Amino acid sequence: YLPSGNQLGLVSVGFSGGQRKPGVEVAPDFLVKAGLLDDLREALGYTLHYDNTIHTYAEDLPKEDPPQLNMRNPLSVSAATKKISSQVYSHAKEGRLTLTLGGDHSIAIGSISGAARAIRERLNRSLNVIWVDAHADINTPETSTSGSIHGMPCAFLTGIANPDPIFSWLKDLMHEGSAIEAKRLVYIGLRDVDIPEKKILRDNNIKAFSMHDIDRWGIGHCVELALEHLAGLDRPDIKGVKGYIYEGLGPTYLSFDVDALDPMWAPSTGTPVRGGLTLREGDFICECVHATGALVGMDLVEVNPIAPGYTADSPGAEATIRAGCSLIRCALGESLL
Ligand code: 6HN
Ligand code: MN
Ligand code: MN
Ligand code: MN
Repeated sequence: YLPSGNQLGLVSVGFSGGQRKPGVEVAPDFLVKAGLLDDLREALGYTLHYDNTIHTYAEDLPKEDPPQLNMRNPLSVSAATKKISSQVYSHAKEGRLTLTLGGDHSIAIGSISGAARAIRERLNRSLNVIWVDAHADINTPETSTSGSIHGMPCAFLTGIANPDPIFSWLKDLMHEGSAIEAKRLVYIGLRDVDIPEKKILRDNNIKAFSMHDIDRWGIGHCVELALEHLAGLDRPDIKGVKGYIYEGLGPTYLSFDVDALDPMWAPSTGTPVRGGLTLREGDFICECVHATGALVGMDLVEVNPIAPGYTADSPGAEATIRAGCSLIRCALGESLL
């Protein structure tokens, strides 16, 4: 789905307004300092399209931003995600793979809407989304108990939550057919899903592989089932034929929340939950998605080098930053022999 596989559009987002803990805004700086860009260019051979800017969107963020409709910082999240959406869109419409470094997970409202619009315009295809996370991030403003918008992006992207009036721009942008269809959203790694979110997942028949499923069936089988589900949507005619994942899978976006990993590997994040993926399982998911050849964009979010209990040079923060870099390299092809 990418005319030239080695063109990479990078958007760095130093935004933390989708949640309450300071520090997630400095993650892109630390990921870059850890050598990520050199790895992408030199080891993986990408031509990087990057403005060398860690965007805070400061000039667009309102000074006064009181909670509205049970959402915290609604105007800031709206302004930031709107900009991110157009930045990702401009890369993706050129046929570049896009990488968005967060920042908290609210930024995926921007990155995924931008990618979905470009894919619709370039290929007239619907975008698949693989959401790797401890959390489902599908609260609506009504169901959220925290008011933090990083717990809501999937509800806005699928249209399960009404984007009016605060995200009205999203409604305009994700016109007919370019919102993420609920059947094209697949979760891997869930283990802390709020009760109303469980109802939303059931009512909308959304495919999800929880940690329980992974323990029971193994990561290999779960990833295969996830990819088979998505591939079957576009190629029911070849469903079940050996290798059909690789023939059938439509353009696919990977949104990776580092808290999907167990705190043993990624402790320095805002909402850690025990019982998660090993780093190797996380890397494996990324490798499998890379191997399909259908990856068009990725987010890496929620690394917080100064999460409570950590400083940027503490072993836990360094491990989390390293884990983030590893996941990105695996999704972008590092493990190919
Ligand atoms: N994340 N379900 C909780 C909430 O506040 O809505 C946690 C969300 C976590 C979001 O990790 O991106
Ligand atoms: Mn999470
Ligand atoms: Mn919870
Ligand atoms: Mn998340």
